Amino acid sequence: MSLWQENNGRLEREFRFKDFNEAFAFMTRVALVAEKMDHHPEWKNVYNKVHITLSTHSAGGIVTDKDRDLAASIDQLV
Ligand code: H2B
Repeated sequence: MSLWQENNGRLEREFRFKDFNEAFAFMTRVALVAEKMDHHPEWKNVYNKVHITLSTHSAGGIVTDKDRDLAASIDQLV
């Protein structure tokens, strides 16, 4: 079962960590992978929580395999 939810053309998942340091380290890992894949998250960080939203803007704001591939890669970084 995936923890990602698909709503309104977006894949979303909330990640929770021990503290800000852990959350930001995760964001750094995600940033490096996203840049390599040329597909980037929309995200919000509040202390130990990171909320990530993925959609493909170039396809008109729908969920494509690019989003599913990035989501799967992000799951490996937790
Ligand atoms: N990220 C996401 N999430 N969706 C896109 O459509 C997208 C992207 N397009 N990162 C890429 C970059 C595009 O803007 C560049 C020019 O390749």
